[in-house]
Amino acid sequence: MSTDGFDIMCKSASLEAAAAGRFDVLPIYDRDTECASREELEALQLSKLQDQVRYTYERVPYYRERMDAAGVGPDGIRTLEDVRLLPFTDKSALRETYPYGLFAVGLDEVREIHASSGTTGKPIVVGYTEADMDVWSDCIARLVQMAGVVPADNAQMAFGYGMFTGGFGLHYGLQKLGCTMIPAGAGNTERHIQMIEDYGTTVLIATPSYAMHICEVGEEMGYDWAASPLRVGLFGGEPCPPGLKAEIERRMHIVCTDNYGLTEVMGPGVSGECLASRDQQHIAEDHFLWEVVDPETGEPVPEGEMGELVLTPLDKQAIPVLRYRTHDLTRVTRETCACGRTHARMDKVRSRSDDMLIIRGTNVFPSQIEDVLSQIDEVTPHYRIIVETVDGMDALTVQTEIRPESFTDSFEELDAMRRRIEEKLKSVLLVGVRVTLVEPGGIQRTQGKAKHVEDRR
Ligand code: DLL
Repeated sequence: MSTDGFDIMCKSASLEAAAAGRFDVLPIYDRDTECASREELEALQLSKLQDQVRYTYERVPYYRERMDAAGVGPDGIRTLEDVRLLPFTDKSALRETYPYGLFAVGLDEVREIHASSGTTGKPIVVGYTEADMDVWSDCIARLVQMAGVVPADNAQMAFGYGMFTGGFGLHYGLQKLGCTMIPAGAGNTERHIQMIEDYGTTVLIATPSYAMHICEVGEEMGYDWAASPLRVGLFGGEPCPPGLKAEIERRMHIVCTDNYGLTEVMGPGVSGECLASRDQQHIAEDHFLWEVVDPETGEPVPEGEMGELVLTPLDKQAIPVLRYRTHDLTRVTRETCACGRTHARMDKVRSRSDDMLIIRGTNVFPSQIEDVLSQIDEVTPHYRIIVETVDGMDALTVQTEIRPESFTDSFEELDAMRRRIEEKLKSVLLVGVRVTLVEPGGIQRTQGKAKHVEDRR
């Protein structure tokens, strides 16, 4: 982790200052809160937690029943650690109560509804009151300012609008900061590049995989990213491996941050990467109480160790959730950050506890495969993992795409490359793996979240 600047083409004075490690000159959206002392922060968290637990108990029968069964009432919360007395909430709670069963207010008080797509089962539906919308846009304004975005920026949206929280969430927060919004939405990639040039777009909001695609299409069109007005990329919605971010920064000549959130607790805005920590994200601790637990036992892991992130939003009105199990794996540190913010930082989320593949008894995380591929110069960041049953046994195939400059007609050379990648993967995963090389551009690009794994078992 670097805390002393970075080496990327910076197209503004504020980014140049950050690159030089002069974080003190960068604006902070809500300095009093974001730089509060730990004591101030914890006092605020405790009073909000007590109010939130009481509010939830009184208004949501689902929680009242579970808290009664666990023998804990609102008066039982006397310290921040007492949050552990409360029952966990899982995705299933939102599914079972679809659509409005966990809402604490009537729909007349709800200003907006969002939902996560839910590839399996019912979608997760969440709502926001006026006050929730205010908190949400404040959280976003904070994180975009962490990336060096200023009110004078023109921000082009490449997340989908609609039920996904990414589009509207970032839109409202950027507007609240004072930016000009260009609501292009996902898709129509060539038009995105035209708009960047014609409208003087300085900030692009996208999933990292879609940003990579926009970068490639621009290059194919002969667009000169170095001369483009674009200077910042705001990413999120899916894991952003460090290698992918670095490659986008290098090829698009922009500075990018990776920002985390999930529909169930708010959407984007839970945590954002600052320019000082670069690969960690400040959690909006005045709005979210975090815990890191062992995914199997649910017990807290020692501070700074890897585990599953559990979040309790502290001031949600429309749909409060207590101790939400995110399944996202990370570690959290309270060490001070060079940017001046005091809120704890979580490591980038690279894996989920539920995306682990078991291949012939061996545990394999897709992020391990991603890391190996990112060290191989000849392949692009695009890949697919296919798991199937062959002759009654698990079979793992990794499809990886060759960079145009490494592509050759020589079968021998390609086969040697393929075997070399196979060997590297085997030595890390400790399980047999078949590698298939795909020609440049051969792996399908997505406009939203990339889907890397196909488990056909
Ligand atoms: O993806 C919210 C969001 C939108 C965050 C735009 C940031 C920007 P969901 O669709 O409910 O919400 O998906 C949430 O996506 O539990 C993580 O597994 C994953 N995820 C989201 N952001 C990141 C990230 C939005 N920056 C799920 N890094 C979460 C890694 C992420 N994973």
